[in-house]
Amino acid sequence: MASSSSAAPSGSAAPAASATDAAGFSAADFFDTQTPPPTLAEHAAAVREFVERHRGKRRVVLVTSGGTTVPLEQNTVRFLDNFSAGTRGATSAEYFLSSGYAVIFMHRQHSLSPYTRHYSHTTNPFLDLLAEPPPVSSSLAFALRSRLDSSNDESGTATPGASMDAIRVRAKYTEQLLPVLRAYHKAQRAQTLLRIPFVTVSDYLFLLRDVSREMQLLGRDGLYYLAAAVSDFFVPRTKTPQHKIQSGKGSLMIEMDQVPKVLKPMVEQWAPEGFVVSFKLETDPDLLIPKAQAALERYGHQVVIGNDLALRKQEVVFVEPARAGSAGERAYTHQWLRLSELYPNGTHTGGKGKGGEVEIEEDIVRELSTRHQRWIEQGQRQ
Ligand code: PAZ
Repeated sequence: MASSSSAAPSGSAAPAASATDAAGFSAADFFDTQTPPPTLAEHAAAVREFVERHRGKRRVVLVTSGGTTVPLEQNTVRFLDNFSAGTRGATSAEYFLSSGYAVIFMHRQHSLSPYTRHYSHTTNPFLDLLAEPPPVSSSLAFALRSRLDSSNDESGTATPGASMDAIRVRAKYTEQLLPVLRAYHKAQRAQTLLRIPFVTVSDYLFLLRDVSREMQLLGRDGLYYLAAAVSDFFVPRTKTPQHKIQSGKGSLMIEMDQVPKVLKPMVEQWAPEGFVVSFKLETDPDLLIPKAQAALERYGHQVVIGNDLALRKQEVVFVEPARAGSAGERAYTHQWLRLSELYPNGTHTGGKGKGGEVEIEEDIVRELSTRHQRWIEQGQRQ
């Protein structure tokens, strides 16, 4: 999968490679040559308004979450994807909200979302929480429907106390549902959660650039928590066939270009004062710390959180540049967060996961919130 010379997926008309493709894409080349998502301006405007609303009142975090796709056709039938369900991002977003942050949740469309994540359609179906309603005759059903129609307000929400009484949460689930419902309504009332969806890696990069630029006004109060699983390779627009790739020509060869590394422009230009936290995923645990350090060295941001694919729900490692005072060559510190050490014998009782289990995101967010606060105070001293 080299970036030097690429061809369109076979079975399609292959346009000639452009000069930028041959040299590999810089971030600037990428944004000049790829197509932005049609909703970009609308989302940027929503972020602008959100930032205005919360600026000076609370800290704001951008959480990116879920996987990005790489379409193989412009009229996309087939695409490449990755494993991420958005658990890390959706769970962290909830803990950021409960810690007082306003959250811009930039997520893969239809991946897990804060609050609703507890009731995913496959593992904990929402309808299973509800008691079976009493049987109704068809005439009663008609009456019930009329009452519902007339008791709905403009937003389509049924007025409490009307026929909706007929729908009840099973007693054994209320204890679990209530705190989630309360937290959800609190965020709704305070308008502290803004959802921005993406699908492709290209959508993601355009949104990341424009959302970060809109957040620049927040200065050090802005936290950037980049937990999305972003594809490292993509098929540039000029090499993506318009129509469905036809079979019948034997095997399909796909050559992909490298996605530009955007952390550098993000740190230097889009969010120069922000507290930027990226994630590093590996499957070889020995690579975690060296790769995290290399990323800090290359991009100059504040924290890399390393996680091993198999153990990502049990442990993570925070890697950051050593604080001022360490002389000589660049040094880095690392600190592990391990549930087994944080809660020996399962001492944590208030876990919010399904079935009340502890979620490492609670500890990640607590730790980051402290580090972010230090970053803000450092800025005030300068
Ligand atoms: O979405 P999920 O909870 O299943 O996985 C989270 C994660 C492993 C994608 C995230 O913690 C992460 O490491 N994101 C960055 C991946 C990378 O580009 O290295």
